[in-house]
Amino acid sequence: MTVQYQVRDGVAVITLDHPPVNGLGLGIRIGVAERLSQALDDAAVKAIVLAGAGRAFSGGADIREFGTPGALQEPSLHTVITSIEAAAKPVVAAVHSVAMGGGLELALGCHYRVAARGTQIALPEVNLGLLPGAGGTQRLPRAIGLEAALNMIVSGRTLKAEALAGTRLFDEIVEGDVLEAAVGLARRVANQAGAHPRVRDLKVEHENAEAYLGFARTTVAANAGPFPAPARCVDAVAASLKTFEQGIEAEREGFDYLLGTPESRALRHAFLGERAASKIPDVSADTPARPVAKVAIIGAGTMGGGIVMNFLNAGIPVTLLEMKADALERGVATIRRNYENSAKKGKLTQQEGDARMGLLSTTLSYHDIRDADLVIEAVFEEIGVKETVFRTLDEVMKPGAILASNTSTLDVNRIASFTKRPQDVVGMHFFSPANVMRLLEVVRGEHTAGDVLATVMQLAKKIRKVAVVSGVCDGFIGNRMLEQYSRQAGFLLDEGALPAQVDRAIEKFGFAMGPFRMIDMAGNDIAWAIRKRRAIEQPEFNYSKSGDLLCEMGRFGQKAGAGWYDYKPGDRKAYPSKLVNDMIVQHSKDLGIERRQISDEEIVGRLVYALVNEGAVILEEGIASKASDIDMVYLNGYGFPKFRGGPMLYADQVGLFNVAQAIRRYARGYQGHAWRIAPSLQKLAEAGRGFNE
Ligand code: T1G
Repeated sequence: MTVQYQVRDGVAVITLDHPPVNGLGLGIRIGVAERLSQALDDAAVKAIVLAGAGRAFSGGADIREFGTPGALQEPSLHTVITSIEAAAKPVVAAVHSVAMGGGLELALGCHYRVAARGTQIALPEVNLGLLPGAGGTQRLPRAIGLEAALNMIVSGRTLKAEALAGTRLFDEIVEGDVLEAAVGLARRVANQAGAHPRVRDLKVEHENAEAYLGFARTTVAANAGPFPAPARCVDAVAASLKTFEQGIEAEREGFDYLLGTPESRALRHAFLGERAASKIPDVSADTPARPVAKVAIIGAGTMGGGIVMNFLNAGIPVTLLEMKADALERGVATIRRNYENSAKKGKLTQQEGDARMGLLSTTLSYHDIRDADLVIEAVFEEIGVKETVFRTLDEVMKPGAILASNTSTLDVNRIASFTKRPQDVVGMHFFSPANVMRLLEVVRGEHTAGDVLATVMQLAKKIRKVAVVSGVCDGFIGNRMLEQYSRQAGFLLDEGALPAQVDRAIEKFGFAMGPFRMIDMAGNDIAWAIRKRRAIEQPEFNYSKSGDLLCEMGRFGQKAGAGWYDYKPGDRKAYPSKLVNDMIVQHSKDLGIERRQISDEEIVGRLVYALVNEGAVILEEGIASKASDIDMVYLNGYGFPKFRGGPMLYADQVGLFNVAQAIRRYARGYQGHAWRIAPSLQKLAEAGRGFNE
């Protein structure tokens, strides 16, 4: 963590050098403040340039530092920026690659700014549940105008530097060496008489600010959902119409408020958790990845087709293998139709769609995929079929090819045992629709090699997935937790709730879809098959019988036109079903259960804490290596509300003492044997700690 200093012909160059993105943590802030004083005190120095080493000018405040003492220690970013602005000698920012958040605010405090064409510019704090807290809400409107600044700050959108040419944000936008250009500008202004230009001295002009801001507030209120930051961003930017001091005060008030909100903690947790997930404790970060220039997918069904699109979208050629020509044609036609639909919606051009289709080749023969670097099978979910596929792959594929299974329920170690190269076998569990859902569970078998995992994690980033490593167990991380969640949903029906009430309660909590609407969409027969298997393998792992009764009525869900809910042809809306509700009430009678009123709070507690408790056991078993991995699974694959940060972070925010108390209460109730509190949860609760601390 350093700040370099070098004087070249009277120009002091101060360089931020804190990989990976020059995050403005306390050490860097102290370094800049000290180097600035050094330059101001050195009579030989006539002008100053502020630059960033490596891949960014600066990615902003150090997100990892939030919530630690360092974040609040002086010199704050505001102090550093104020010192730059007050400097008697001109300070020129040399901005390249990335200037975001506090990084852009730092540049805004300089007297001049030179940017390299293509530099990514943003004040994305709203994506972390914050607002720009180092003058960005006051200086950006002064530099680019009220509306452009408000749009950037409320949306958190990234622009290229050249999109802001012609504004006071940049004095020059250059193609070549931005440092040379900045030093040149510094020399030219070094002897300029009078004060150097300060963005804070500019006025914010708008012919009808109140009306515009009123419109902005209404729009933001309609779109912000549970997040408080967007509205606070509008308030802070609106204050830029007042004096600079008043505006800074308003900004500080908004920032301090937002920093303490659970929503911001959740969003910062998601940001860091996504990136932490790619770090595998026992696989070193510098493990060389195997090259993946060509991918083969086996199976042109819904999952196979979706998986293919991920790689085509990333510009990676794919060979799609099927056993039957008509299935292959159907699969390719679906992929083509998806791109055509995206083009119609303007998400990509027809040319881009065609280019992606151009990367796809098809075959009916394993021989044609033998030199692929990675092959992913998405064939029928039955162990015999997988065995045939993997024995063939073992024969055909070149040495060093990665053999991946998209299985969601089968044992990856068993699958690996069908080959003579278990070290090359890994699970890549995509979530339907595979080209949309961001989650990828990477299932490491007992023998899966470290470089195979490193390769898949790197590839996941390229295909824009959030990859989480799971050990081998029934259901890996997500589905294993979902089983406990589904059990509680069924037990709640036995005791007195109805499907619509359970769904409404958990959707009010923030889930995209409640358990009964979800299983109606996925197919009740699939859950039925899992329960039948479980009844043989783990009889003590019982469920409510209501799900079986439903399937015996042939109500498999949307695809059957009836499930927990009634459906009308062509209408995906779920209508509460009197027939099903009567069956549930009758079933309680048959069980001799006196149905009772169940509160939404109990519904949410039993569903969410079922996830949390199983998550704790998953951590104890080492199936997941960190609590944030479990949260990333639920945020990116199961519709857990983003503003709550995932089941484990939510439990931390509730307090594990309270979670443990609730679990003990549930354990005294109906089917209480399902609630065996995880020892690690109990221990953390007693220590007053959380999963993510
Ligand atoms: N702080 C700490 N680490 C950061 C970071 C940051 N601001 N930005 C990135 N990293 C780490 C990231 O965790 C990863 O670490 C590595 O850099 C590469 O990131 C006062 C309060 C800059 C566009 O919101 O959008 O300033 O996993 O994988 O795809 O007003 O990172 O390698 O150990 O994303 O090339 C506002 C967030 C902060 C920018 C680079 N700034 N970062 O993307 O790489 S709040 C942001 C990004 C603030 C002030 C406020 C992207 C990127 P590791 P990466 P990338």
